[in-house]
Amino acid sequence: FSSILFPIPSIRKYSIMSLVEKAKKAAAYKAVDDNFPPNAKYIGIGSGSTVVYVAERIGQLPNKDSFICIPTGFQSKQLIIDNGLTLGTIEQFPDLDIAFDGADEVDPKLSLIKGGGACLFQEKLVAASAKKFIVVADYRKESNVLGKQWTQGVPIEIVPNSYVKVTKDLKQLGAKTITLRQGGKAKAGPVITDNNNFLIDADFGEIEDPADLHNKIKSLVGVVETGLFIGMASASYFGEEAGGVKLWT
Ligand code: ABF
Repeated sequence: FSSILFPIPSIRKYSIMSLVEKAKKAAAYKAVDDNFPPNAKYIGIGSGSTVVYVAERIGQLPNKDSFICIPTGFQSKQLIIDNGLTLGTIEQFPDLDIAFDGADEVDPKLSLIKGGGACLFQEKLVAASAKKFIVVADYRKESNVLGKQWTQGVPIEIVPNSYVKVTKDLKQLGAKTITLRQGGKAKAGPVITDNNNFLIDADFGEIEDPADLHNKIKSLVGVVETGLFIGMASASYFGEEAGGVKLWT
């Protein structure tokens, strides 16, 4: 679609980005408009670039001062503050009315791969604390099987000194490649999560049974949490390339 509209590669690249941003915004706005509970008090706000538009939309609500927003990490905290929303912690408010977050990939049963941004543990804690968990994404995240569109592997948070053991166990589980998530700059060393843990990305190819894989990984000694979110999302909103929003429930 974008190559027809924008035949020149450099313009196409820019235009695809603006198409993706438009798609993210459309999904996020519709997700908030469709789902925000009228008497909401406690709201989970996720991480990533799509949820930016969720916070923006919530910040436009007339009664925005009447609720408290719970972050899933540093970037999410800044989103809440930047949109003039009241910040709270998951320790103070462990029962949320609704949570919104992005995803790296969504399958038709609403199983998710999350954690591309290294915040998967708190994202899963917030999602598990919400009565309703809504995913917002652009069209690139729709997939008929996890591991098909998102080829960077399943993010897994591990206790640092279990790295060698968990790597060996993941290989026995069938992981094709296992990468310790490194910091942004070259030789910056491993990424340290908000919980002072390491992150591994383990590529299992296409994941026909994400629940089974999650359970097998989660049972390994040293694994804190996986980026496989199973049976947690009640809906996923996708902004489409040609405009409009697709809803999976
Ligand atoms: C968070 O943000 C992560 O779980 C996921 O990796 C990422 C998605 O980011 P974006 O919305 O920018 O695609 O939800």
